[in-house]
Amino acid sequence: MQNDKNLPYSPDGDASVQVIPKLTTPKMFSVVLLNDDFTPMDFVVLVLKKFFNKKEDEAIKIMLDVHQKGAGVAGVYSLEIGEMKVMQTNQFAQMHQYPLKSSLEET
Ligand code: TYC
Repeated sequence: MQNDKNLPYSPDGDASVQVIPKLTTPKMFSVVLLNDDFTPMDFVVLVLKKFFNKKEDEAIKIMLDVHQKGAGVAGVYSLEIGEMKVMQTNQFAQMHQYPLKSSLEET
């Protein structure tokens, strides 16, 4: 905790280490799945289960939502984890020659 003058140390000669509380909340990012006309529905469900840890019923719900609305959130993560999920998704789709894409959006 900081002292009254908001200094990270005591001005009275106390040499003990002062703990400065971290007050920032981490930014969070949505991994957004985009619809296309070619990627099979089953493949999108597989991606949601494999990379976003969704159960079958939740994966189907998200996939159908993306299919109907054009885009939808697969999951919300820190920047580093979100970036990794986008890379894994896009690379896995490319490997299977499907145009499925995901992108990152700050929440
Ligand atoms: N629209 C695709 C189809 O009809 C299915 C699909 C759903 C594709 C979600 C991408 O993110 C997606 N086969």
